[in-house]
Amino acid sequence: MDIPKLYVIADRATLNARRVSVAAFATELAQAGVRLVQYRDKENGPQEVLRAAAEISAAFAGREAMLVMNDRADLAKLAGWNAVHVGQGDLPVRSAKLLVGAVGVSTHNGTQVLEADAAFEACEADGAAALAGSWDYIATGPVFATGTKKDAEPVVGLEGVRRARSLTQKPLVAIGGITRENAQSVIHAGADSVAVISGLFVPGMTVAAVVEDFLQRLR
Ligand code: TZP
Ligand code: MG
Repeated sequence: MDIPKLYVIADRATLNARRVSVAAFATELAQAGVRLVQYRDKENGPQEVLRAAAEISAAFAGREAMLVMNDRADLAKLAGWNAVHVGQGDLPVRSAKLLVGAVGVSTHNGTQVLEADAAFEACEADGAAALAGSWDYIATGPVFATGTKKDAEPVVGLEGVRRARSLTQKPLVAIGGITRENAQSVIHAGADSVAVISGLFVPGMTVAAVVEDFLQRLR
């Protein structure tokens, strides 16, 4: 199965700032048909992360969805989730894969894309891939300017997405400043999926309505 074109990140700081609970957000996503969700929490310790993860699991119970823990393979495993998203300073692909199965890797330039691609290839070559879910992916960005990640790397633009696409055949997720208006251009540049945090919050619209519009435009 292909990676879903819409990848929603439940970013705890964003939810807190908007006074939206994790449970309510996850329930809305599940009902709106989102099938790929990451929990990203740069504020809380492991106890609260696992508590929030349990709420997300409950919201998606019985649905076919990939739940991705940001940064922490150990917490992904303990939450019973099938994927972890690692940054350049987190566990290497192979180690993360041995713990969790499906792995996504953040990249910010062509060299990092090639390194991530090679790491996945090496896992496939020696059988570690047997542990994998089908949705290993390489993420690249920020595509556009973002206010959500304070220490974001320089913007890579649609050109960065095209370049990443030319360097790997792995599912490619693009992130950073993606909205309903620019999402299709990112897919046209070669991304398989768009990851969205703040773009889910549009004044005067419910999250479910925004999701529906994203899915419509990405169809
Ligand atoms: N990594 C690169 S940009 C970014 C992350 C986590 C933030 C994306 O947030 P938004 O609100 O969709 O621009
Ligand atoms: Mg990280």
